[in-house]
Amino acid sequence: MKFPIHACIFMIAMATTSEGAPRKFKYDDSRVPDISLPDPLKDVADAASWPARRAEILAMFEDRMFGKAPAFDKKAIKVTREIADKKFLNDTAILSQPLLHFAGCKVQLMIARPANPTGTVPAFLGYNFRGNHTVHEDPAIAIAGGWVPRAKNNKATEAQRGLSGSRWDIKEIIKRGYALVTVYCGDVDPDFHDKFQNGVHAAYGTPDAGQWGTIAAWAWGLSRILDHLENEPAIDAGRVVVMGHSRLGKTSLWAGASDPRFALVISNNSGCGGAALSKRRFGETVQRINSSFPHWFCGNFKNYNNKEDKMPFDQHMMLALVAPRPLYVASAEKDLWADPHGEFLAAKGADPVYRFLGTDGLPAGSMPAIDEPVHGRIGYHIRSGKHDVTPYDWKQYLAFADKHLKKSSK
Ligand code: GTR
Repeated sequence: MKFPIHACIFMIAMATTSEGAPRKFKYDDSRVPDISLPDPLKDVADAASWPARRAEILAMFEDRMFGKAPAFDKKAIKVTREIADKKFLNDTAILSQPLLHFAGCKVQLMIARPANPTGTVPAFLGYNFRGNHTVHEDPAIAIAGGWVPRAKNNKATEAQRGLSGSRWDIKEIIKRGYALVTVYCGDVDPDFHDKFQNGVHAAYGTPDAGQWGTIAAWAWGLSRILDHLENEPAIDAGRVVVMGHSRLGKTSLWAGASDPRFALVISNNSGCGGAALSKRRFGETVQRINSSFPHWFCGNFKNYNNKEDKMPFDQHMMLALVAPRPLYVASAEKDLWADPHGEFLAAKGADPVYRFLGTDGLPAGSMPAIDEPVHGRIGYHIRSGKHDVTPYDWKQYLAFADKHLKKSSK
């Protein structure tokens, strides 16, 4: 049986969320404060004046939320190929694992691409949380070196092979003619607060309050990987989809917002600091995210702890930075910590920019029902179930990518 989201929010009476967050956080739309969202199109008279407004919004997010990432000359990336390419997925795919060296880091790529393509292929690029070896059980996939979360002594093991496999529908991705490029996020910056001593931060000195945090570092890392993909002969770097889940969904959004080379941007259950509107203070709040994860954003973002009403921006404006490129925001019904309705409203808040730039934007006036996706230039769905990435989500992403990126499509 399907219920509208408002009904679901009232119906779910849980002591904690799927993230184990306590009840003092708001999970009830009727307790959301009256908010007014800043206008992303403020003072924009015509399409010619959008780039200047866009630059202003981008600078606001850099200064006040993520921190500004350093400029980088792509010629500085060195590539070694210690692992030979091999057949993968019952010979339907080829697995290659170039190792990128930049900013003092070794970043191990896992690239799975169709074995018999008719030309260069579009690709999904996304970080994984715990190592490439957790994405699929094939023993040829390199095991993550260095610090990994949720493992004994923070060391990756053989036993972890494939444990996140349900989150990566590789078979379907390959079958549909896409490559999957995935990388362990900790290769770029390990996900713990060490005052920015490790990862790519180490190469650029300790950040001050305005400089980049870990999400900006991860997003910047995705741009470096795209720099490399421009030299991968089997891949069409003009059709790279950047995709991420949860904290890595915040990352894919910021990567897509700050690097216009990403052709399509997907946020899966990204929540606070991702697609969800901060001003609603529903589920995870700015204060909470900044205290649980003090390294994710720049120091200036802490100025908005419990002061979301003072923010001169909100996440709809970050989504608008992707316009007019295709953008997909996905929520999950039970993922109240990430504020599904706030994720939808942010997509809705970006819609005027998409329409202003001549696209159909988000073709939904109000929150779609559970498991009823809408696919315009902005796509949105709220899936039944919890905070996760599932084959259902991939089914939508593949259909959306086919619609917007396949050469045969209009
Ligand atoms: C939670 C965090 C969320 C989300 C999630 C994840 O603990 O509060 O913002 O990013 O982690 O990445 O799994």
